[in-house]
Amino acid sequence: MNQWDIFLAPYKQAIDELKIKLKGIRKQYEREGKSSPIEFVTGRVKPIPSIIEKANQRGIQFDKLSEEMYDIAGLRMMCQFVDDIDIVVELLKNRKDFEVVEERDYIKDTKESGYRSYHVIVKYPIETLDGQRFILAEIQIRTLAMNFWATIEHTLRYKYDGDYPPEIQHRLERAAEAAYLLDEEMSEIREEIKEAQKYYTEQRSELR
Ligand code: 0O2
Repeated sequence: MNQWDIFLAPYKQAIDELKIKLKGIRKQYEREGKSSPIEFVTGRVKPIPSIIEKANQRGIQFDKLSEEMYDIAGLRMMCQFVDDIDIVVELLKNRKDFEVVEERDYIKDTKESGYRSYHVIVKYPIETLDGQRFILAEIQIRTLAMNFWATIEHTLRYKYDGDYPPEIQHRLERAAEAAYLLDEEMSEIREEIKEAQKYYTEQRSELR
């Protein structure tokens, strides 16, 4: 094992455990025949080159990475509707297996780039051979539309290093607006959609 493997192992453990726990919330909704505010959950350990790049950009010393870089362990929880995001944040705050230590609401305060998402930083305890250790993890909670936009923009950001040609910049702004409008429209018919999904789930389970 090299130094990076040793350093990242607890983060990997935290991600593996948190993914199971957060996916479990959706399963509980399903079991109770309720529509879930969580559509799907993903998680990753930040790739080493991204850690190094971010540490250099932010002037973070390598021996301070665990305390100062919050998203080495990163999870995303995708929701269908904007209102579901508040429900998910409350669920996270009420849990006893980790503590929410910081919140960043980029939905109310949309980033200049057009990025929207709700971030919570959690302090999660893992059990190791040397005892308990706390790991910071960033959970990004967003709608499917916000996720679509952020994923595309993130890919382009790498290609252009954030310095977009005007045409791309313009398109990204319009796409951010379109994603916002899509969320608004879906919110308007939220109850109707939820009813239809409940009906569909019931029909499917009757057929089994
Ligand atoms: P990755 O792994 O490539 O996604 P600060 O800026 O100091 O307040 P910091 O640490 O940048 O704090 O945290 P922030 O802004 O709360 O969240 C960082 C992460 O949010 C990013 O991770 C992205 O995943 C996401 N994010 C933030 N702004 C944008 C944006 O404008 N576009 C997109 N697509 N995603 C964004 P990294 O570091 O990019 O890592």
